[in-house]
Amino acid sequence: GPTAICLGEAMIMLTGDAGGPLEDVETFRRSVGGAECNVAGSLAALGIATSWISRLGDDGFGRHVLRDLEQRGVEIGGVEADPERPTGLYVKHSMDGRSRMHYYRFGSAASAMDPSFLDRRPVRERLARAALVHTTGITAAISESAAAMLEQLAGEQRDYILSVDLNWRPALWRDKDPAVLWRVLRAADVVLIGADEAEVFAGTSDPAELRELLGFPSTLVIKNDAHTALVVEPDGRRTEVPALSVEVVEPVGAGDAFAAGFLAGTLQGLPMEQRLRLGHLGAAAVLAVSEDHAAPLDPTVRQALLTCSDEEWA
Ligand code: KDG
Repeated sequence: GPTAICLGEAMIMLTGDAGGPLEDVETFRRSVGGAECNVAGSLAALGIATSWISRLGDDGFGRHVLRDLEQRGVEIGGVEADPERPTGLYVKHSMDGRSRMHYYRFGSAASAMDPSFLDRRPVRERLARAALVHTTGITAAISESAAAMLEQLAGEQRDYILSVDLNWRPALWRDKDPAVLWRVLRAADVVLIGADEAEVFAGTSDPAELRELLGFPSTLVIKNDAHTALVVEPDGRRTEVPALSVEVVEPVGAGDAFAAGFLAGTLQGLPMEQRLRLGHLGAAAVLAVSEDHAAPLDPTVRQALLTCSDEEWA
């Protein structure tokens, strides 16, 4: 079957056990986060042969990330260990009913990715076999060298689908020019974008305006929060599917699960409506847990939800 690659940083995530100001939180639960790594895990859970390609510190946290991904069925032969730089961390806790994220990733092993990283043999071999390469705006934000790597990738001749999720993270773009991210988005085949972040990043969430600003990507997916998702194809054809309503425990990671569902459906050649449904199903599962990723849905249940009538769906 088709092979997918996810390119970007993974981090150890520490979730505070109690709400309130970070200075008062005493205990944290460890898990694995990072947008592209979340997508990799979800793609593998959906039966897509998936490699996660990145760099990690040669440290215990890095080894934990590798073990976690392997257990989730993600291929990790393209990961490079850095003897000097550490694995990045991020801390998540809730305050005033909202999730707060704090990054400890500046100077991380992954942030040292650069254009030459793509020319390493394990990476070239995987790119040559890939049907899909997925990355996000976070990778363009973590360092200038990582941004240059994405720009290099976006400009290369390719046989695969290049998918980019905007994943706009203002905290990572402070004092930086997002022009490079615009260029990468304009070169992508599939662009995934949240309506709210589109407003901030592009000043609009109007599908026609976004398409033009993004250079008419062959597939533009606009997610409107918990309500609906819309895809616009090259010929302008639109398909919209409402989201499932779920009790939200913690939202971070839902966008990644959505991306994975949509992209798995794309690789499996499902009709547009089912690709969006598969995205919504993944997002719903993550919204219901505090981690950035959730246990995969039973395949029988998934199939029933993909093929039920619109009335039964939502
Ligand atoms: O999409 C989820 C990510 O936001 C989370 O896993 C952490 O990669 C991360 C980031 O940079 O925000």
